[in-house]
Amino acid sequence: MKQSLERRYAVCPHDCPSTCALEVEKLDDHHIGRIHGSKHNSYTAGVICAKVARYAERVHHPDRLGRPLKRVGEKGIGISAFEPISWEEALTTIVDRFQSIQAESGPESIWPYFYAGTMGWVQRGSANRLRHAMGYARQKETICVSIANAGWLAGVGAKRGVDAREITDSELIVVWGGNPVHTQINVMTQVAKARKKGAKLVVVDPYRTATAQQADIHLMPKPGTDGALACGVMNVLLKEGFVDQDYLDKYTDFDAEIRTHLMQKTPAWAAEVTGIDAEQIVTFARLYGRSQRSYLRMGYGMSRSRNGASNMHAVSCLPALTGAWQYPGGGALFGHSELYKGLDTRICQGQDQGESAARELDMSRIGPVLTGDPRDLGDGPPVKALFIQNCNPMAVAPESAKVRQGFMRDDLFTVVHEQQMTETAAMADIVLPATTFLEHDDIYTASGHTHLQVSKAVIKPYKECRSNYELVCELIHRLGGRHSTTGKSAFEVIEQALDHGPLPTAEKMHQDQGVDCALCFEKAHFLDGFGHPDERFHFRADWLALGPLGAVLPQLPDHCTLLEQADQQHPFRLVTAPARTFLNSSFTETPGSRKKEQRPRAMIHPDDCLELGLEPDSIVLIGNSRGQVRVHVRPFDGLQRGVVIVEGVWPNADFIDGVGINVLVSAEAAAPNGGAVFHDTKVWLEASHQTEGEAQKGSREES
Ligand SMILES: Nc1nc2c(c(=O)[nH]1)N[C@H]1C(S)=C(S)[C@@H](COP(=O)(O)OP(=O)(O)OC[C@H]3O[C@@H](n4cnc5c(=O)[nH]c(N)nc54)[C@H](O)[C@@H]3O)O[C@H]1N2
Ligand SMILES: Nc1nc2c(c(=O)[nH]1)N[C@H]1C(S)=C(S)[C@@H](COP(=O)(O)OP(=O)(O)OC[C@H]3O[C@@H](n4cnc5c(=O)[nH]c(N)nc54)[C@H](O)[C@@H]3O)O[C@H]1N2
Ligand code: SF4
Ligand SMILES: [Mo]
Repeated sequence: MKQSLERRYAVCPHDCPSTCALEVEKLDDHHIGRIHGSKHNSYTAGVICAKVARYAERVHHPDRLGRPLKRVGEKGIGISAFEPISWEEALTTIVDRFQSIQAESGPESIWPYFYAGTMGWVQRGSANRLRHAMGYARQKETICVSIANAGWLAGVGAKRGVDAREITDSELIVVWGGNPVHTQINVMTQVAKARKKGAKLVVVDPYRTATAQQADIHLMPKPGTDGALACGVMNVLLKEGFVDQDYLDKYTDFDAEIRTHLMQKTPAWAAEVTGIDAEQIVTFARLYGRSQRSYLRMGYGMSRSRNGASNMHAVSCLPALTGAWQYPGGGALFGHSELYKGLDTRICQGQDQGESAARELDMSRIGPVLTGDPRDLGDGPPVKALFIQNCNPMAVAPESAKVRQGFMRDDLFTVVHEQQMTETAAMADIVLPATTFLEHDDIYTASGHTHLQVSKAVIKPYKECRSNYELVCELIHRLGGRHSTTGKSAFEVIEQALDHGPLPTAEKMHQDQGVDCALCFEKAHFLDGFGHPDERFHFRADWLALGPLGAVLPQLPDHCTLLEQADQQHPFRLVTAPARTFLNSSFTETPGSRKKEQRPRAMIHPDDCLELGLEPDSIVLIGNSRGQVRVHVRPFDGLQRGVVIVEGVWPNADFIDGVGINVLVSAEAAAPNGGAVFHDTKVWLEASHQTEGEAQKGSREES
């Protein structure tokens, strides 16, 4: 029988700035075919990444979870340690345990833990809904954006920027600290259009990424030195007369003291700190200075260090110095989350009837938290129960040896609601099967573009899967809690969250494939003022206003030395960058992505390889005080000596010793307001003896 190819509109839920408008081939009530990018959305413009195009591999994965499970064997083994149970038994067990733990240790010993496995506000907000209804421990959301947010807000004062569609009007596009070919392909669509009209592309990244390969100029700083590079560029702009003094006077806090400070930050100084030739810094500065319409697309990469906020802020000063903000195609973008004022996200997260007042625990420090670090727990009780949705902390969180140790605790009761038997699910006492975005409704804001979109279920839930929202409503009901949307469907919650705003109804938004919330030119370019009370861009950062750890950061743009610097014992610096066909740890289970990525590899400069006796495909031991990891070697000349890159948050089991990359990463909270420092790690390298079995590990798929 020929399958009909009905196409349904939906929205990609993954944690990616592109938040693509999708067209899903619906084969029948239970199956999808390929997924395409919607041509209707002017940012998606018909283009999506390969991993989501073949989403059928994920939603119809043979190992997809379909029934509630209870663990009867050891933690960490996987599906063989579990046996199926009914939803009734699962819910009763959870309610009994949560109630007895609350009675013994108080509500703040129960920690709902989540992140952005789905970006939809209603489903993603469910763990918060449970927390606020029951007064459970709060979660400080630091694993991704907190450092970068602070760095951007320090200067601009508002979490929005120039519409990425304006890139097509730019003369110069600078992709700084991001790898959009991997992480948000739609930026490259805009860049390609601009380049057809003669625009130049500059990429600033410690290694020659797939994006850098396409660039006219690739600046390759040592990780964590972007502040110095930005200052070196500003020095040239000032010395060679590329600054717009009228703009500075009218729109910024620039003054003689800042000028004097930057006049000391010469390209020679910046070259010393960054490892980039002074001449290349000058060439880039002149190109930037000559281009009125320069568009700065800032990624997270430069922020994932102890000095990351300071780096972000220093870089964000560039368009203020030249006045690029005034021109079409000029200015900068980091993220647009502030655009969607008509959506009441508090309703989606159950905050509208009051919030939990319990202690707040830092999600990036889940390892120290679960192992009882007094810096996190103070005088409070240990965490006795975890309720996890949309997140895989066993793979993605720093100091993973401690994360594992914590999850192994016998006195910890863990519930994981998942689509797959992830490493985190394998540590749970109860695993519950979750719907995918193709099986539930939700509303999505975007950080890389300006559309608000409503997605509806395309197919029926797989087996006994329930959505986050349904599960949490049922739990709150059984636990005797209250929330404002009791008895409502997810779609009704979306309607309610849009109710008081100027936006179209949820139904209309769905039918129209979203609504464009872009601001007018004047506002988008901050010509009516920046986000601070004085309406100016701030070269002088008020870090203490942005977080309790702010005092350690320099007020003016600079190279902040708060890094885990390489030293004699640890001569290398490690960057754990995103892989193209994984999304954090998601898609590490799909055959298409696994085939493309092959196996974890360390990219190391050929001269370093020579010195250490590392051959291509030999094994290197990478270590520091936190742990050791063994991976295969890929000699690569697209990075500085002393830098190592390992792409992808692979499952621990894919590494030679079953210990993954995050064992090396510190859980230290970055200034000013916490945040994980994924690209700020000192390590040593050593050639490792390789056995025949190890040589074959991972190469099965390559052959
Ligand atoms: N395919 C794919 N797409 C993804 C993801 C994924 O894992 N895979 N993850 C998603 C998520 S959650 C996020 S937050 C975004 C992140 O996407 P991006 O904004 O692109 O940020 P990062 O993942 O931090 O890393 C991007 C680049 O920053 C570089 N970098 C590291 N340190 C420095 C530095 O000190 N200075 C500079 N200039 N660059 C540095 C890295 O080498 C890397 O190439 O992508 C999302 N999209
Ligand atoms: N070494 C290193 N580590 C990193 C990073 C890095 O660059 N390097 N990046 C960090 C960043 S930026 C981030 S944002 C974090 C992200 O880390 P996570 O938030 O853990 O992201 P994923 O690994 O994609 O895992 C999301 C999980 O949510 C599940 N999920 C998806 N949709 C739903 C749903 O509707 N309901 C339920 N119940 N589950 C769902 C998926 O199956 C998946 O297992 O990782 C961080 N970890
Ligand atoms: S590019 Fe990002 S938003 Fe678009 S389909 Fe891929 S993962 Fe989803
Ligand atoms: Mo992220």
